[in-house]
Amino acid sequence: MISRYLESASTYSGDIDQLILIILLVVGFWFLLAEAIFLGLIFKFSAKEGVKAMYISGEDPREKRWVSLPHYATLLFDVLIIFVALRVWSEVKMTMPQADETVRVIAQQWAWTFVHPGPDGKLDTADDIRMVDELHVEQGKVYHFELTSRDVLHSFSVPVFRLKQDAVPGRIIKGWFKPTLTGAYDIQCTEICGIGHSLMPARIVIADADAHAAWVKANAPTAALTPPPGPAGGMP
Ligand SMILES: [Cu+2]
Repeated sequence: MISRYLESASTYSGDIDQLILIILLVVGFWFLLAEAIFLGLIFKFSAKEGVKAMYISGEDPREKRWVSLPHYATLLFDVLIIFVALRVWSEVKMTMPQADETVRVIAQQWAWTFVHPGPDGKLDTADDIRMVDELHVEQGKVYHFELTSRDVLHSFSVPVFRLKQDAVPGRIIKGWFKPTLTGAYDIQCTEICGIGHSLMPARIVIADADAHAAWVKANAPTAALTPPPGPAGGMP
């Protein structure tokens, strides 16, 4: 249902949408019912000519039930929400599937730096591709990300993945995603991180295997792709 308004582009975005929907329905149903009863009682017992207000201590068991029964219902539905939420939390945050590739995400006031592995598929080698405000990934691959910040708290949010993770200076926070759609989507910083916070958007480009390989080839540093020159003069 939520994906009608915001595309669902990761393997776990559907589970998170389902969780949000369950919370909305459970909380929304009881909210509307409670408000309806509340308004009904206000009209029913509003001040009337010649009727004296009654003092109710709430000690009579029949009156206490108006508090205790909704209280037990709240606890019951809380347990239901926690149960469903824990399942999703465990799948998204506690379990990291084996990575096909790792990218590094560095936040700072007010830009994102993304470090992609080059053609060798590994980070911290000469062919790494560094981009500002542009993250390129391949559809169907499991990515681990290493998230850090150069200055203050930021938050790495990819709404179509239903992914949001705080970036904390001094820490490297790991997470994962597996894109299921191709296209270009928003990345947003979702932590007020200073006066330029709203100037900190970026894009994620998800491409199929061929298009992504072509992008990697076209953007890898040329020095890393050119073989080192052989000894001058050739064979003696
Ligand atoms: Cu920020």
